[in-house]
Amino acid sequence: MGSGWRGQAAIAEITVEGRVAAVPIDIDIRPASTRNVIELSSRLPLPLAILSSATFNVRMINVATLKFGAVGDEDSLLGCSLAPDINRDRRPDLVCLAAIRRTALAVGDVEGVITGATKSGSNFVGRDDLTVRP
Ligand SMILES: [Ca+2]
Ligand SMILES: [Ca+2]
Repeated sequence: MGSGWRGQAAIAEITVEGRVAAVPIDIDIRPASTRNVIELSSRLPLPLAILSSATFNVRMINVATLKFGAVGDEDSLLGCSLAPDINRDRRPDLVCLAAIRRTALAVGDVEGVITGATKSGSNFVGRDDLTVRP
């Protein structure tokens, strides 16, 4: 575990019209499932994984900045913890739990969005498909 990690990789910042755009990262809503069904009536928290990559290490995340929901500005996260490796690429991942009723997700939505910043202040955004049921 963790042997593939080579330290803190720099995130490339893309400047669009003078502003720093959020760097896209990979997430996995419901890591155990590919269907990513969200049941609005469920009181169970929704697990989602933020995945490290060759250019992004979840250890760099300022967890207090994370938001997740229909557009990505919802204060829905209950907490996060570092996981050994969710997607078996030998890089550590971060697993977070979201309170579904605080996500603003509604039936018909097809995507969940997470936004946040690294400890050095770089913004990132991750998206994953989902299906919302009553
Ligand atoms: Ca999934
Ligand atoms: Ca991983």
